[in-house]
Amino acid sequence: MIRRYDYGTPIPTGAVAIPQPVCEDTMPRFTVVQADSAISFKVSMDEDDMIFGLGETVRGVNKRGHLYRSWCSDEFSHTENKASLYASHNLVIFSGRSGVFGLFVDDPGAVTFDLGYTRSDEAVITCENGDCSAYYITADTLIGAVKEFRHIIGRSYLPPKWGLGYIQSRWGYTTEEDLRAVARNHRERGIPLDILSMDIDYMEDFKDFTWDARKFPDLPGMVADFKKDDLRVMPIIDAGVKEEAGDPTYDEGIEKGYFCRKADGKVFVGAVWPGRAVFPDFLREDVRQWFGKKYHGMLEAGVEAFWNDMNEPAIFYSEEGLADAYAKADSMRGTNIGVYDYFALKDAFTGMSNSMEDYRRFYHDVNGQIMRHDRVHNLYGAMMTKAGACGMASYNPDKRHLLFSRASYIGAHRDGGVWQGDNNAWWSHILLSLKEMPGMNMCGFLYTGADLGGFGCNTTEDLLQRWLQLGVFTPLMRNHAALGTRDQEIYRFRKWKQMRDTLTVRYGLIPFLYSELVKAVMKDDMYFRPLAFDYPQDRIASRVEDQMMLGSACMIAPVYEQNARGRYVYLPEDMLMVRFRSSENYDCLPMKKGHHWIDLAMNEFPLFIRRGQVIPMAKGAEAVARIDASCMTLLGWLDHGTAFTLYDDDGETTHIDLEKGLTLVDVQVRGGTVTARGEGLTLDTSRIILGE
Ligand code: MIG
Repeated sequence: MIRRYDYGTPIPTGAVAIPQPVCEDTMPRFTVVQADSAISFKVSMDEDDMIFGLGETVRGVNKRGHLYRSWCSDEFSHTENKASLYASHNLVIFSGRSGVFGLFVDDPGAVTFDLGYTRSDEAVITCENGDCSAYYITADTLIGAVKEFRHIIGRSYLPPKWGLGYIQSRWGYTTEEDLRAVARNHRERGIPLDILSMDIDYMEDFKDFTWDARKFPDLPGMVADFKKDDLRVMPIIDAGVKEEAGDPTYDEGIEKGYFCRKADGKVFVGAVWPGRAVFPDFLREDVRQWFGKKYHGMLEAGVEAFWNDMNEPAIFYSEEGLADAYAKADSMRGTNIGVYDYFALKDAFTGMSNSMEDYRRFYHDVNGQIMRHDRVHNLYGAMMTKAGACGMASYNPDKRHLLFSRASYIGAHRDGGVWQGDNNAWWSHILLSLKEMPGMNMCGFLYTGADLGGFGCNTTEDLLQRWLQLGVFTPLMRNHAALGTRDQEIYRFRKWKQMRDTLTVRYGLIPFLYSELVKAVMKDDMYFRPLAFDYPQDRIASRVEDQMMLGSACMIAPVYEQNARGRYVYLPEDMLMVRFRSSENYDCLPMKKGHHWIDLAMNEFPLFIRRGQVIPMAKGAEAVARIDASCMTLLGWLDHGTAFTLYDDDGETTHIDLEKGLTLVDVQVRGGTVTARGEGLTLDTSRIILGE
């Protein structure tokens, strides 16, 4: 059950799609404390209570024991001490001796989550502005609580099927020839690939909705050529619009008054990649419509996918910030400064980016009400995503679009996916990327993934290899790296064949993974779940954070340590381990409930299937469109017959009819032989393992 309580004057965010009545009684369980202008929700915790949620944040799956702050941040160093990353996903669900209950705080301003940090036996959630709708959630189970919540926030975004294909990206691809070379290098070697992303260098002087004609003399021609080869390009769109008279986006926005203004009525200017830039007021419906239509130019050129970046919004500096820093420097010039003055001087410059002062300098028009940016900061990226989604939908309402964003707020899960931002080529970030998944799923973000291989720092062959092995299972599978780092396309490495083989597993599993994703979307379910959700009574499983349940039948357990040749895995029940080397080369080993050491050579990675269940796998292919999903091999460990349903469609329609798209596969075991039947499917049952 969900009960809504309003405090102060809540700002509409659109997070909740099915409006809930406001309750007048006092909120159960939490003590609500009003102090100064803030409002806090306090609850005491037993020693063993666990907390799940908070979406895209650092640290564990169980969020207890740290202080988090929802404040969408351009944070390029995802270290444990960080309170904020790019997203604000204000949902926490508690589970313990007193049952399962949760809280979603709908407030687009800063919200802190002190989850046993100040006092280890207490959680305190504070809306700094004191205006919010708080949703108190109860359910019998963790997944039950998530489903209740997901139901009211509305159906999650579903990418086109080809969005599950492998994406090769790099900040540094500049010209058509760069992209063609990357495509060629994949196709020549049979390395699967569906999408090439275009980072900021494709633009003309970093101007949104332009492309540099010297670098891309015939964009429509290039896109059409790629399409013949089942490849698509995915250009980036930044939130900041270059301040340049003559640029249509700038000119129109100025003429119509679409950019955020300061208190004095002047348009706010902040510097980002294009230099001086202005910021569309995405909180306005008319601005979103206008900005969304701007995507049509490239859609017209045949582009079918976009990623939205820098939409926290990131602001490198403002004129005012720069002036303050210069003034500080001038005031100190020629004087004999002390060390503290020196630090302050240094901070005046290094603290200029994404500064609170800048976020207090400009305003939005929220349904006719003028609001300072810091009050609604966490909605900015979400509303940019909404603009992009609307733009693509208005171009072709019947076709699913591919869109993912960096910043997000709950509500944006209906409009696009998110990638996990600027991680590093660190082993610890393989694990972090896994741990972020279930929290994001709880908040509705199913189409998500990390920059495989790591964005910042130089990757290593083995790191990329192990990270791809996890990426096989994440709905968004993208290799991306920062400008100036070592090349990290698969074909750059000696062991490219092994990595190609890893990708064949991804492509072989796409019919199954797509089916699981669509089902999760349509049933408000999670694609990735912590083991605690499925085995709440198992005290070992409940605390496992480096393995994850996938869909209803599977569990994954990636290797995330350098030089490891295997890992320990805890099986909460009997499972079949499929140890993959490629989509056609793997071992199937039945394993009993309990602790196991699993040998995993560099090119091997496991998938565990619950005893009694089967999953289908096709042969690999070089592109999603080339997967033959009519011929599949079934994998599983059975004692008797079973059945499962597989969803499929054309991969692009927006009209999803779950019942119509499901095929029932019936698996029968008789006299030691297995047969399987599913309409339109040729199924190989020879790999199914029977009995003990
Ligand atoms: O300030 O467009 O997270 O994926 O490659 C950096 C350049 C801007 C940040 C994104 C990253 C992208 C990069 N961008």
